[in-house]
Amino acid sequence: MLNGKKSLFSGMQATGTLHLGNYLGALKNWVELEDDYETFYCVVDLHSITVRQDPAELRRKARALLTLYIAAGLNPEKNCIYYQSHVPAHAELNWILNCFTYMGELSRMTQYKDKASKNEDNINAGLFTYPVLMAADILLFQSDIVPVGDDQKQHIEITRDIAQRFNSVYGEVFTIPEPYIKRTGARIMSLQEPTKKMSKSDDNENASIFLLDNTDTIIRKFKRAVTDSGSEIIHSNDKPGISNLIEIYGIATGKSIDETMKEFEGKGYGEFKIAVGESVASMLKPIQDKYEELSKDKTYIDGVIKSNAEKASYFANKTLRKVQKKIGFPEKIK
Ligand code: AQP
Repeated sequence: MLNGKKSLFSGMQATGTLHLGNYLGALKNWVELEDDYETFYCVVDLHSITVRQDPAELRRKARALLTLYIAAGLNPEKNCIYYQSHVPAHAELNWILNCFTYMGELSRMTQYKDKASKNEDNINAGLFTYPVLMAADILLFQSDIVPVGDDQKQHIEITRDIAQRFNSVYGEVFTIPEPYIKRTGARIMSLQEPTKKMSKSDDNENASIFLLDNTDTIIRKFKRAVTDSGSEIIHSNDKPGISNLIEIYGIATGKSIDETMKEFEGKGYGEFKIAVGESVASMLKPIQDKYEELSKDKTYIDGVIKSNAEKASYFANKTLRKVQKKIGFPEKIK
């Protein structure tokens, strides 16, 4: 809770172009929450450097991501949209929470194991303590909920554990957050290996639909999507490829799984894949148009960056000061 209103934090890394999984699992759901929560949506550039980044590219991707948040429907008057690196309280609380987190629990994080195996030449301490920084992000804003995709569930669990551990020593300092994960879209799978989640760091371009892909590219990627044996459009556990497409089509058109299966009864994979591609392309078109328009308006985006960082700092510093006081750090002399 912040200011008597429920609050939430979520963010994305500026490590690549957003894909359909990032949109359907997280960003699309964020837009529905602005009236009921005090919301903080961050471009988590501190998290991004756990994997080596080119400086100019990181700056470009961070701005593109922030612009995409707005293009996807987040109104910056109602939602606080900012860069993590502009609010030093994230890094300060991160250090404090490091001292309340155990090596053993961090070593059990599946994202760490996965990313460490993909970056064997750079298994840095930041990659290992990534969930502590994420806990700091969430707890700074006294978040009641954290809207994320299914892959982040374990990180919310550890955030809760850290917060409860801290509260048990110092009293009710942090709100204990709940994950907010929608049933549909929570785990969009790769189009090339449908048992793996769609991922920014996938080397195969055809595995992901990127939010700024044009219509032809989107349809081509869906046409090439790996599907299962058989030819029926059926949603089931032993048909991960076609089930993934059915779910995507359902979200893009607002149709249920049953309605989709009925609509494509007796029709083949080829026809269905084109329909999925067309529905996704028309869902993304307004976002792409808005993104084009916003990208040209430097003054507007700069204004959002400045004013929202100030708002985020104000609330983050409030929590940080409370934590510092509880811990016993000396007060500043004014
Ligand atoms: N495939 C997915 N389906 C549903 N939701 C997903 N998310 C990520 N992949 C899927 C959600 O998107 C948000 C942003 O995540 P992030 O920027 O922290 O990236 P990530 O979780 O590390 O996943 P990516 O985008 O695939 O990047 P890489 O390849 O670097 O791991 C989160 O809410 C996440 O749950």
